[in-house]
Amino acid sequence: MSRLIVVSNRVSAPKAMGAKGAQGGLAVALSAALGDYGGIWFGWSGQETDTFTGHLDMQRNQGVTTATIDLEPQDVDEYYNGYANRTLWPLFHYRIDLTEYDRNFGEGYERVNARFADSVGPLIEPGDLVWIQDYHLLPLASLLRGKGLKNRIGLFLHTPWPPTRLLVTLPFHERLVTSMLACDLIGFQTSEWLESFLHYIDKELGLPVSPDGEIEYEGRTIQARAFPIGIDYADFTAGAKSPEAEASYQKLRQSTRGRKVLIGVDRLDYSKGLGERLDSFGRFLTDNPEMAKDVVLLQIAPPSRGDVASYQQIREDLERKAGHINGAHADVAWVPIRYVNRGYPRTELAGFYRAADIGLVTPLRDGMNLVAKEYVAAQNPEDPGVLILSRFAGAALQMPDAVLVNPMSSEEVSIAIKYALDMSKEERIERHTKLLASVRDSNVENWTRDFIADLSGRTPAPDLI
Ligand code: ADQ
Repeated sequence: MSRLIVVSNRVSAPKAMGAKGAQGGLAVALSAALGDYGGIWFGWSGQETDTFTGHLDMQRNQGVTTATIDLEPQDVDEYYNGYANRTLWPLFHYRIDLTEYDRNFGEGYERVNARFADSVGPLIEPGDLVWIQDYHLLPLASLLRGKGLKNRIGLFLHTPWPPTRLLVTLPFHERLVTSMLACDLIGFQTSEWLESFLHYIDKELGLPVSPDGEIEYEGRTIQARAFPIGIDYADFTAGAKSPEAEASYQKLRQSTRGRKVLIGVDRLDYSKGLGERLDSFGRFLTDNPEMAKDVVLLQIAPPSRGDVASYQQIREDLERKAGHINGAHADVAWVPIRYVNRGYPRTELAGFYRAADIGLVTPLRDGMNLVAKEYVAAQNPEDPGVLILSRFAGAALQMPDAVLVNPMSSEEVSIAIKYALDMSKEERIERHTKLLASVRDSNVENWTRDFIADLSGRTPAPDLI
């Protein structure tokens, strides 16, 4: 069997579930695949060094080998905080108003991708499968090919792929996309992002594209396909029944004293629509004064990418907005919004989800969104909560039984909250049963298995992982 080489911006070595900083579902699934196939997980250590040496820090934890490199501060500024998170991230989330086009960012991005290729290249043996993750490393495959690598290379993009009309605002977009065609397999979260990509390939690059996503380029065939990612269903549902989950369930229930609880859990990121969500909740309170004192919104939003100015801005905006809504509606015994700026272990999160009557998942644009799936998986099937989900999350395509909303319309979201609060138990169970089946079946183990099977040109074998 081929070995697997996973390359991502950061690596996450296996840790126990519930441990502080334990692995998320994706890391668990990639670790499991690496455990099965053998191989290496390569990426940036998260550390900086004055001068790049290419020194590899190799470690082995619970059957998984990781190899990491340190980067120079200028690399981190230009590649990670710059091109990845100030150019590609906003552009791929349709936010050209926030997209920064800076030549230094582009150069830093190419330099770090070249450093990745120089460092991981020698670790790759003939026959290894190479699986590159995400928007940080789009040109990596072509740089590896430049070193003579003949291996099968796959790339999976966790973000949306923007419409062609937005993508062409990026200087050198042809070069970036053409470099991706050095892969054998390119995976997207949903058919929507896949179609946008193929539209670009057809209209901008003028390459032949077959109806099932095969692209012809320089005598090679590249397969593009949708692989919707899921959660680690078995692990997550087991965690939701743990004593830690029960304790956080009780804590939230008791402290809200019989009120209906709405929950939002998101990285603090403008793509998640947090400001619009607070506005919608504020509107609900105003439009439904008779229900207002019976609801509480718990918004958990740990800071992310704090070195990027737009992220500092969003934090300030949200604090102001939450304060404003609380100021307008609170009384001595009740505050409508609990806004918490920290992360929680996954088991505790599962307890919070279970205690919440409504999961409010309203990103303005999201590749998939795993919080929607975690919320569904954590519910009590005999008395489940209601998922309100943005139609602009990739997850909406797989979860039509959620209450789907346009997150830009505070009126629509406010009506959806009222509808969810009034929903009969029968309808809640009916919707939840269908949602749960989809979350269970499209879990992250199946996602890993399907991608690797396609990459290696095999039919998926369910017992491989
Ligand atoms: P993210 O943008 O990070 O992921 P999402 O899919 O929602 O978005 O995943 C977030 C994860 O972080 C969830 O597992 C959630 O539980 C966890 N998390 C969030 N807040 C937390 C907190 N306070 N404490 C602990 N954990 C917290 C990117 C893409 C998504 C895509 C995923 C996977 O942007 O669209 O679904 O990758 O491909």
